[in-house]
Amino acid sequence: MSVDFTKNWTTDNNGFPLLDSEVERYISVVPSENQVRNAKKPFYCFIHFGMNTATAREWGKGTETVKDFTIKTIDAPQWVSAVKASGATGIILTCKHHDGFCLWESEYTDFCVKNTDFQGDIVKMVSDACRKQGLDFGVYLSPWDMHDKRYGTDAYNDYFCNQLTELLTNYGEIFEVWFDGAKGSNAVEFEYDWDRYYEMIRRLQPKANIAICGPDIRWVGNEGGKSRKSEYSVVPASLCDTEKTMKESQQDESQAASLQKYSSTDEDLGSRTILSKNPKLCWYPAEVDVSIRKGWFYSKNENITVKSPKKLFKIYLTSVGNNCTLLLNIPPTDKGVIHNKDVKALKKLGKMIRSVTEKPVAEYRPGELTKDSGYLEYQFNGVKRLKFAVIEEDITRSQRVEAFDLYVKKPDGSYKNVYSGTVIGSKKIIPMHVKCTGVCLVISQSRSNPVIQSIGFYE
Ligand code: FUL
Repeated sequence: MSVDFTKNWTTDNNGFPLLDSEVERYISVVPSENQVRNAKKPFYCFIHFGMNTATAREWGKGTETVKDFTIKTIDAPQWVSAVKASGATGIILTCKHHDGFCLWESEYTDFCVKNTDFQGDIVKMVSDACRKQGLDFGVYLSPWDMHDKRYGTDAYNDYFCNQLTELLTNYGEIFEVWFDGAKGSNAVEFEYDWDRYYEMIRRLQPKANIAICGPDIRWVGNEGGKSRKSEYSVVPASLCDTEKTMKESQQDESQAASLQKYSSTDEDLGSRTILSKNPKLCWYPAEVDVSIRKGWFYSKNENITVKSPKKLFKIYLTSVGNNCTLLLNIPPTDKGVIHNKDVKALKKLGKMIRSVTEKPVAEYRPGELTKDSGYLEYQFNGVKRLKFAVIEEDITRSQRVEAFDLYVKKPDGSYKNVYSGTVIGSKKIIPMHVKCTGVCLVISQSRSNPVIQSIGFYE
């Protein structure tokens, strides 16, 4: 196939303006330092553990007592090493789920681990184990609390802030605070004091990103490990609205299965058509949260549902490799360990992730492209069997690429299109299986000059 590469962003830009005041408005939206840090460490794990682990449920009933928490020990270092083997760089622990039971020795409630037979503070054990093995530590604190009598009154906002203060001051640096939008449909009407929570987090943990019901990280919109074809990070500021997130979140214990399916509502969040209609924009990248098993909490009936390493790797490619971060849930058992099946899957996943960049053929750092470089062509030293291409935009200069094609040059000298894409963003991983002597990246549409931080090809 002979290909004419002259049709690219420097020539007609697919008919879109390359630079005007609108384009300048879009590319003026850039990530905060915290968001850049998050993009550089895009894979981390959730640990769902707590009252529901003891009672083998997904959601509590609100009537549990401390006696129901019958778990006596945990092996936090084992949790951390299992997670670490997958290549994940952090853990977010469900310090309090909707049932209201706190995994730390809180001064502000009796419904916590200090009044059980468990010896110790679980948040401390897990955060210490993370520090020891070099993982980041983050907290999930459910705003909806079906146990606490103060819920529904102003006193609950004070209670919630006291809980946050404990979590944000006693356990070292926190990399992410995860606020769930889920709330039972029968819960009393109640307005959370989000601004007060956010102010407190910014003050006590300035390096933490606030996710989901928060301004820094967007929920991808399902719990099945799927992302959109074009996962934009520059989106209308209205998407940070917590009410909207809560409406789309789980409202019933049995609703989890439907959230695992992909819903295409709001498929387009950030094309020019959408942005042009929205005067206020923000940098709000997507996080894919998904469980390694059917449920979020451990249940021995679900040992057979542990996802295969192949399936997990596919999720990795369509999240981390598609301008999202990945939050993979690993639920420890009621014996306080991560089950061997999950441990094995995580280890294999780690191997597969390492295989992406293990054997580089060539790696380049093109930087800002100019009008002279309408496309990027690279010749290899002989015939190579490519398995992956990894492309990264410099997101500190916003998100610019809107359409691109990747061609390989076959040993007979002809070109073959191996991928046509839209968004690149912080990372695009393109799997392939092809013998070639070179590659050509043609960016056909961009918001001003593309800024390509790196492009690498791997065998
Ligand atoms: C949902 C919750 O209701 C689930 O139990 C789980 O914690 C998941 C991550 O978020 O909204």
